Parts: sequence; C-alpha cells; structure tokens
Amino acid sequence: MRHPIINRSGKALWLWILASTMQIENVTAATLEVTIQKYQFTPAQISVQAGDTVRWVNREKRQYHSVWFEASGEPEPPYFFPDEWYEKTFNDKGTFPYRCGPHPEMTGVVEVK
Ligand SMILES: [Cu+2]
Repeated sequence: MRHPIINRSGKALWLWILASTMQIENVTAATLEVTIQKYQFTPAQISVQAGDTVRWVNREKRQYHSVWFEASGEPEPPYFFPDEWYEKTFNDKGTFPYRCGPHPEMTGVVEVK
C-alpha cells in the first residue's frame, strides 16, 4: 500500500497516505462469530453492519451441520464438520433467517443494519 515517494511535498504526501489508511481502517468490515454446539446456534440472533461477515464455527464433538438461508432461495451449502467453519458476507440490509439443513429445528437470524 505504501510507496516511498520522494519529492518536495514528500512529508505532506506521507501524512495524507497515513490519514487515508486510518480512515479506511475505521470502516473496515468486521467478522463476527456464531458458535454451533449441542445443535444450537449461539447467538441465535446476531446484528451486523452491512459489509460484515459472519463465521459459523462448528464446535461439536462429531456432528456436522450447515447454514442454509433457505428463505432467500439459496441452495443449501455443504455441511461442515467439527472445527470447520462457514462464512458469509452480508452486503444488503435486512433480516435473514437461516436453518441447518439436516436439523430443521436449528434456526438463527442475521439482522443486517
Ligand atoms: Cu445441524
């Protein structure tokens, strides 16, 4: 990102680059974690900002799961196994319910503000 630029206004340019970089970091999207354990999503409801990513981490001993936004018309993603995770980035605002494919009683909601 940072290139050494040598000219008469070199110092001002450096400061400008630094300020720009800091501004970008301020709006950097976050990754939030949802744990899957004992056939439950925790937290079951999560609020994120548009652009954020949610990572579902499987903390079971041996059970696989999936995170399926069935109501959005998406195909079911592959199952993932203990110590694996599934990630999804949310760019659109709204309320997005999901479920586990093999276990319909496992449900959760992502609220994007
Ligand atoms: Cu499941």
